Amino acid sequence: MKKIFVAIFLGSDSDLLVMSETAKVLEEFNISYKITISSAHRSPELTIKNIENFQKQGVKVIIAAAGLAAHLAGVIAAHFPLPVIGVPLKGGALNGIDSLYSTVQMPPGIPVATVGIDNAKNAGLLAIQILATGDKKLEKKLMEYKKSLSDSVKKRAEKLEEVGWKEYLKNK
Ligand code: RP5
Repeated sequence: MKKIFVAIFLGSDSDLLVMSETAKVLEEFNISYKITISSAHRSPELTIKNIENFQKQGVKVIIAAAGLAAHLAGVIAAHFPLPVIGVPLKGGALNGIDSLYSTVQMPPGIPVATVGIDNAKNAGLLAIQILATGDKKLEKKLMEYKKSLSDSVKKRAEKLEEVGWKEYLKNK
């Protein structure tokens, strides 16, 4: 059986589009993952069952995304001994401030590593960085990734210098 390193929990299928950015970055780095829908409020028993199953399967990091009163990551962190990354989502009248506070304001003893509102990509990258603490090859890939970010900033700065801001904006 193929080992799964990361599990992604969505509070609802309405979270899937935003969270596809997590899946994309995990695939870019060749990390095996599973994605499931399980709500802390609507299906609490299923959530606990999923956590137990994923732990048995050797999952090392769980990423949990939810909007509104987003307790999913916190509930998972209460049951899972390894790192949990929370992604607060934007939907709803408070534009994600509700889910940000619900996810990040954990009581001492039960941390949730919370990324920015809707920042699904960073959740994936943080999971990869956690896995890379014990994997030199993955660490090297992350260094290459960071270099590609820096190269792209350099390229844009050179282009801005070359064409000037007015021309630069025309092609934006
Ligand atoms: C949260 O409520 C989910 O994570 C989702 O972001 C939000 C709305 O869910 P749906 O009503 O679209 O299923 O629990």
